[in-house]
Amino acid sequence: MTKLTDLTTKCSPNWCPGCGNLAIWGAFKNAAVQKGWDNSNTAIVAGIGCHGHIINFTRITSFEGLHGRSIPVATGIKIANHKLNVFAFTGDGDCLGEGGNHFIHACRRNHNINIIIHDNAIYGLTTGQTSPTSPHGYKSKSTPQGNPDYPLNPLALAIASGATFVARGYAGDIQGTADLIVKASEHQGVSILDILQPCVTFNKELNHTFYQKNSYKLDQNHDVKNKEIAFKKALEWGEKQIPLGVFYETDEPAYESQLPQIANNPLIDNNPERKNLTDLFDEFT
Ligand SMILES: Cc1ncc(C[n+]2csc(CCOP(=O)(O)OP(=O)(O)O)c2C)c(N)n1
Ligand code: SF4
Repeated sequence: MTKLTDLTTKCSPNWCPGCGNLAIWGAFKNAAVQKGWDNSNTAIVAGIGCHGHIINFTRITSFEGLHGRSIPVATGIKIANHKLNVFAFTGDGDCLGEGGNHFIHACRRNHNINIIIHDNAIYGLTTGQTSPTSPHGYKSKSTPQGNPDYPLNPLALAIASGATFVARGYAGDIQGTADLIVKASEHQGVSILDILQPCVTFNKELNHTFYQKNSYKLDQNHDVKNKEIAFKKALEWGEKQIPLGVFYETDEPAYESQLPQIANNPLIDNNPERKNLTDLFDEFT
């Protein structure tokens, strides 16, 4: 049984007061207590950015990848030991800018990992530049005249790329976010959870008040199996028009379950002793 105190480290969070990352961290720890995640059964990975600090404040085996590379590290961990629950924490810049290719391929390959996007619609750590999810016209240090680009839609991209679990949360709703993290973890296959995460310091538009006013929970009757409806819902955005919840879920074999080499044994349990390859080389040279 995992207790909240088991998950704390010597480091105190250094996120700005009110930052949505604090709430995501709280939600993840609540989910970990509920599901009994600890060092023995779970690994967490982060990319570079404010979101990435989450691994410093959570006592679970972790790895901080290069910028944009939390997903490939997470898929590597999962393939090496598919018995672990694996979480890739990533920012909108990390996941959809620098790491955009990895995101698409993780969706289509259906790795059984949980990708948690801390979506503050800016580059937080580098002090507030425009990111792939910043709104069109958004003014920042990098686009002082207004963002000429249109934002990328993480949910629509995930559905179109073949993801089998696609959801959106709002960080300020800690219980709702914890519930979505639990649901994502229970899904067999890739889970994409986009969490609207206010950066209270650099993004003054997409703040807590904006999300509290404009988000709503998907109806209980929303048909998560219907891809077309999920896609339409994913495109909804605007005044009182930001849906939260599970948009899409379907059952497809996870990538790892299709690898006969690891079907019975995780790779790490195989004898790593180096085999003598001389005969093999002799045969082909
Ligand atoms: C390849 C590479 N490009 C750029 C950087 C600089 N850099 C570090 S963090 C960051 C922005 C992070 O933004 P995001 O992923 O959205 O995370 P946040 O800080 O908002 O949580 C950038 C551009 C880097 N470290 N490596
Ligand atoms: S800069 Fe923004 S994202 Fe980073 S810790 Fe502060 S509020 Fe959070």
